[in-house]
Amino acid sequence: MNNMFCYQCQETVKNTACTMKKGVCGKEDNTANFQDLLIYNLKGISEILFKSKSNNININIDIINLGNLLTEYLFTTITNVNFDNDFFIKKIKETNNLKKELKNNLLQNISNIELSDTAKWDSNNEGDFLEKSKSVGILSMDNDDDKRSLKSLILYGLKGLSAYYHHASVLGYTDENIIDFFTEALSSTLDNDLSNDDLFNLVVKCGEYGVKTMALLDKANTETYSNPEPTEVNIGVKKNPGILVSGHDLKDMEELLIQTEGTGVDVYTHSEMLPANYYPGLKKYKHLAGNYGSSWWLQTSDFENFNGPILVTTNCLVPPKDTYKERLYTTGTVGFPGVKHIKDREKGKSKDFSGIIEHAKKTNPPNEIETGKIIGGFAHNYVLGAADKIIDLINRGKIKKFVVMAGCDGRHKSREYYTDFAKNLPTDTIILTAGCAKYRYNKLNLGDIEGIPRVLDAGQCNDSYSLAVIALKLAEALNVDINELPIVYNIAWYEQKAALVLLALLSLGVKNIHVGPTLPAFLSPNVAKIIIEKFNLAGIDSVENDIKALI
Ligand code: SF4
Ligand code: SF3
Repeated sequence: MNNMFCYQCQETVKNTACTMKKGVCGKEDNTANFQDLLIYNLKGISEILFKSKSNNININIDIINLGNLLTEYLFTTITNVNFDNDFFIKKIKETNNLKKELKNNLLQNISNIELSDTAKWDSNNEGDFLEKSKSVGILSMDNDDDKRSLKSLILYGLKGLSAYYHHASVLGYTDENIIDFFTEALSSTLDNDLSNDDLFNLVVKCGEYGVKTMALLDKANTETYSNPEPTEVNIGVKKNPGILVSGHDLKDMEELLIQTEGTGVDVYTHSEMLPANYYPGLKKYKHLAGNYGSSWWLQTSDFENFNGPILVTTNCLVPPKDTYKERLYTTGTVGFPGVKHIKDREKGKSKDFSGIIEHAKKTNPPNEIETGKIIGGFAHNYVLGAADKIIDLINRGKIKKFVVMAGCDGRHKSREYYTDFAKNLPTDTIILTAGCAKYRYNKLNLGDIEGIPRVLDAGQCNDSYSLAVIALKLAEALNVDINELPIVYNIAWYEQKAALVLLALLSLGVKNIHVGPTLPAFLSPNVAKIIIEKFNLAGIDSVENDIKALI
């Protein structure tokens, strides 16, 4: 009997599943099970919403607010976001009440409507939760391996979508069509009558909505903070005490920058927060002192060395060491037992960061772990502005290929492949990157081609959208199909946002993508075969063979 069953990320045990007391990420069995029960409730709510909408029944709740809640709660179940059982128990109760209210409303209108057990279960007896949770996990989704695999792919794609939608909604950007798809797709994972083809079509649709959601977030980010611009980011340290900010939430970053201004406390970015340095609306703060350290899995040593408090706004959080746990703060969707949590903002107000700022004032400046600069900020607006120059360099044979190396980093030794791959690429190639995968090669000094750096960093993982826009516009300018461009794809994945990015690229018709370091454990052999055949998807081989094949 398994203690838990989770196979949603790339580091899952033996590329099969985490089933013991604790996952590789540090998530405990009970936490994994409570997460399953919360997802069960989100599916039930989605089914009721979908049926209410199909039958034209007014739900008496604002759908945008409800969509914000559903996506936020699904986001908390992504790898390395929330490890706090009390948090999940609270959310299970809350969603039970919500489900009951929506169900009663539906039944009042159509008393004989058929509802699944998932939609009907709403016991708020906390003592039942653990037992119930063990019967509603991934393995219960379907007895058929291929259908379970396709349903997993839909669920994980939706997890990625929910994260990006949440970031957009925090900045006030929402879209009812995306929420409609979200509820339809989530409730479809309950439907045992759907064929493999139906489920496969939903996977593709999930990619299409992934593009729409990333476009919404791109609009939210660029309209709020202006278009990213090429920026040299300091990776050394300054003399003031500092606060280190990790995760993806730019709104948290902005509010912290405003509240630290003039206090003598500097603010540094870590891992996926690095692109905050590229936005005019954020880099204008002089005390945004640069980027400290590297990608998420190196946080234990980076956080230890930093000396000041650390704010984690989203994934990836690693179970903290005692050496810095007292300096660690979580906020938003993130949580860890015993770690201070900064409350959400009240409507129309900012979050209150005064506690962490006072804490910072009493700490030493960060230890210097490296010096120098890295450069980034090459999102679609800048790259397309330089399109004439780029097309000229392609025509003159100076640039032979662009290599998209977006996605996630991770701790497996096999990921050294990506550093070696970047180092061994011919000098007439340019790497287009986004996400924390970049830390495998963004400090290598790979030079430039007539002033264009050989590593162009567009931003966070969601800014893979930028790379897709660049490809689509170049195809238009050169009047060729997207697959005839001199662009190849070698993507690294770890968690579920990267799964959505991959589905998004597939939905745009991009073929021949290489994915590594391993193919997802949740793809059954048959489903993997279909995707490989349909999209010419491939895994990775040796650096030498892959460079030969791609370049
Ligand atoms: Fe295992 Fe990954 Fe799930 Fe963590 S998120 S329990 S490492 S599969
Ligand atoms: Fe990284 Fe966690 Fe995925 Fe946003 S921070 S890309 S792994």
